[in-house]
Amino acid sequence: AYPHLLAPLDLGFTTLPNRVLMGSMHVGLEDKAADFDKLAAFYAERARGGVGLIVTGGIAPSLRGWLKPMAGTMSMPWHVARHRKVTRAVHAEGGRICMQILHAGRYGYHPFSVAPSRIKSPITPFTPRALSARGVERCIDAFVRSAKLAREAGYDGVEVMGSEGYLINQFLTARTNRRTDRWGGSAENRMRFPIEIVRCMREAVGKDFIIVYRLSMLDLVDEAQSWTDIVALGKGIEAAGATLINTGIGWHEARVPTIVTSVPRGAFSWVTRRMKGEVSLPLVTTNRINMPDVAEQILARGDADMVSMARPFLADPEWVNKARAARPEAINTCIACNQACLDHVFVNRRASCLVNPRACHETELNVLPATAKKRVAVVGAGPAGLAAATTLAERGHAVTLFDRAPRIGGQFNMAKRIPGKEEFHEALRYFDHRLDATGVERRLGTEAGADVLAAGGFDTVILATGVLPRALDLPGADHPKVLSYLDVLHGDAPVGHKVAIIGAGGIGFDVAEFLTEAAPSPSTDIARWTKEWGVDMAVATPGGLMPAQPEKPERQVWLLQRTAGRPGGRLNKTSGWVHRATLKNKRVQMLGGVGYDRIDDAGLHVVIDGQPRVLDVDNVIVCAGQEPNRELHDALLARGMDVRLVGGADVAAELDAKRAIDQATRLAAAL
Ligand code: MDE
Ligand code: FAD
Ligand code: SF4
Repeated sequence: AYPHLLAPLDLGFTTLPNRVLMGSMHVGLEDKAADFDKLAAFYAERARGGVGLIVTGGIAPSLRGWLKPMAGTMSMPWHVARHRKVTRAVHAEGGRICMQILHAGRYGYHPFSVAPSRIKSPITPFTPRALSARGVERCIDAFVRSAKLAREAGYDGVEVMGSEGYLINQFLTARTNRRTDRWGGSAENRMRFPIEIVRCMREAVGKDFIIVYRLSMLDLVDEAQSWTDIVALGKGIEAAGATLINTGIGWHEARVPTIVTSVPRGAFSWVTRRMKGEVSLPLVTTNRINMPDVAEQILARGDADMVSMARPFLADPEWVNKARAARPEAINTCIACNQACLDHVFVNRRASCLVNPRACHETELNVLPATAKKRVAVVGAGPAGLAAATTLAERGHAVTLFDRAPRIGGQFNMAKRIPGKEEFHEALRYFDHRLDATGVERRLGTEAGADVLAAGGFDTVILATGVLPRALDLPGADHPKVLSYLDVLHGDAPVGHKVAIIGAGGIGFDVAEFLTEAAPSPSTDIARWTKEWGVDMAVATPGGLMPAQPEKPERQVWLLQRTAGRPGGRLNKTSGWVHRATLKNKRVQMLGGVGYDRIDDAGLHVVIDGQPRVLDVDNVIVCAGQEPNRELHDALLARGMDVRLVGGADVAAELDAKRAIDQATRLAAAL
């Protein structure tokens, strides 16, 4: 299986066992020395899982290069010892690991940030200081010193972070580099900085040390590098002595999504493909590669020599071993939701994974065989019930899983129908496999009443019964044109051409996307998707942008919320802007501070900015929040049974499968 993916890669002085690179991820354990035991355990588990080459999260080469105050730094001899824990743990598992050197430049979230020129980024509050010519040279020295210290710490190499809009990228483009000295002005001068870094670094570290250079191949911002310049830089980096060239896609400030779940799988490997033949170093491609068949196709097509995956290794450390064993169905697939990884890191919380709460908690959350075997009933086969049932069964408990629905999945069966959320199918495929593998008894299509449960002789009942949609309290709420999101996403109720959605939370946004996007969604088709977001696959302009050409909306939609302010303000940090932009492209009217008056044959009567208005709509769809479904709770307690609530049945927080799975897994690990 997967002959290209599992083929070794000879780098001259060392051979990687396969074509899988674990891409750099800041997980929030790299900044304090006290966290390095946890960090070492995290990487060791991935090395044991068979990854060919691991790259760490970004480590700053100097204080000025910090991404945030007190960020992990490798600049002094006393920084080395903590990193030895990581390299020893990885080597003990037979793995290889490179330390990423990341200088944030103007993305530094602190007042000491520096950049080629004094230009603030649109996504950080601090204006950087412009580096002096001497400062540029000191910066190069800092990169080199950092690489030497990394070698001392036992790393197999380093990755020089040259993409995502960080300092090196800032040198490369006129957008951020207005210098007139030898580090700016012409394309050749702007490239001098990274080329000097790699050249001096190679001289300092010797021949037998991996230098990966992460090359920004598609900036996705204006005033960026042209393709010709990017190729010239690639050649310069090769000549300077790099070992591998990795691909970077988009600056953080780019307004084109690059890694969220609505980005098609493998959406950017064509960019790396363009570089093939221009340089002779092995090329690594990246972004939204999450399953072995996707990776294999990319390599077999010759788009690249290696694939980089990052989040898929949070979801499943055993990914490579499972691919090697030809068991892709056993892979816990990253659904690219960002909810527990990038969204956490952006607010200074430790990363984890929605589908694998153990990620980055390897020394803390362990699923061990149960000492006393119990009979456990789990009611509800949504994400919480599935996580609880499979974890309990894995520990050796006898588990019966009830759901009144004929299939597993709960609300994920609605989520998977939303355009751009196709990956939710994979979460259900994985749980389906786990139920069989762990031996959970399924009782689907079965209402679990209190009598059934009491008669079952269970030691414990876990109620994972989910939520009930909150009803609308408004004159006309029972009008035939009123539907709930359940009627639409679950019951396939016909929906007219003009629609008002009441409630602009995560489900309201999803329903709006469902009603305005054609099926199948552009997320399943790279050419349609790039057109929709204005990505030019010919890279004719610097940055690779062209005017976006959104497809015609399927319906005319108003998305309304009672709270004042911009709808969608509470969506997740790293994906909310994509949902807002998607609906804007679909010409959805998003309105905050709306007062609802009544619904009748004429439509929805509202008050907007103090003015009464009638929205002449065919349907009003209610997405007004949810309440926990605890109908069984009291009846079971009254019978003296041991009852536990998990997931939405405990706290109804709309789009929060992360909490549901985490809570259920922890409960099951402790029972
Ligand atoms: P927002 O609300 O989207 O934007 C704030 C305001 O700025 C405007 N804006 C812009 N105006 C003009 N031109 C632009 N290019 C531009 N970009 C933004 C916005 O319109 C808005 O103005 P308003 O509408 O309010 O008037 O910004 P935010 O503060 O919520 O943050 C946005 C994000 C940084 C979250 C963001 O945009 C991000 O989601 N971008 C994509 C990032 C991504 O997925 N990158 C690829 C992979 S991730 C990776 O490689 C490494 C990640 C490590 C982290 S953290 C490490 C930790 O310590 C990287 C941290 C980056 C720091 C900047
Ligand atoms: P549920 O998924 O609601 O499952 C409860 C199950 O219990 C149901 O299958 C029900 O049939 C069963 N049940 C109830 N009572 C009984 C009984 N008496 N007998 C037998 N069976 C019973 N979350 C995210 O984190 N990210 C997202 O992107 C996301 N997108 C979403 C999109 C949509 C359109 C929707 C509707 C939800 C989305 N969610 C998302 C929310 C997520 O699906 C829920 O947080 C999650 O499903 C809650 O899990 P749960 O197991 O607690 O409950
Ligand atoms: Fe992937 Fe979501 Fe897990 Fe992050 S939290 S690794 S995006 S599944």
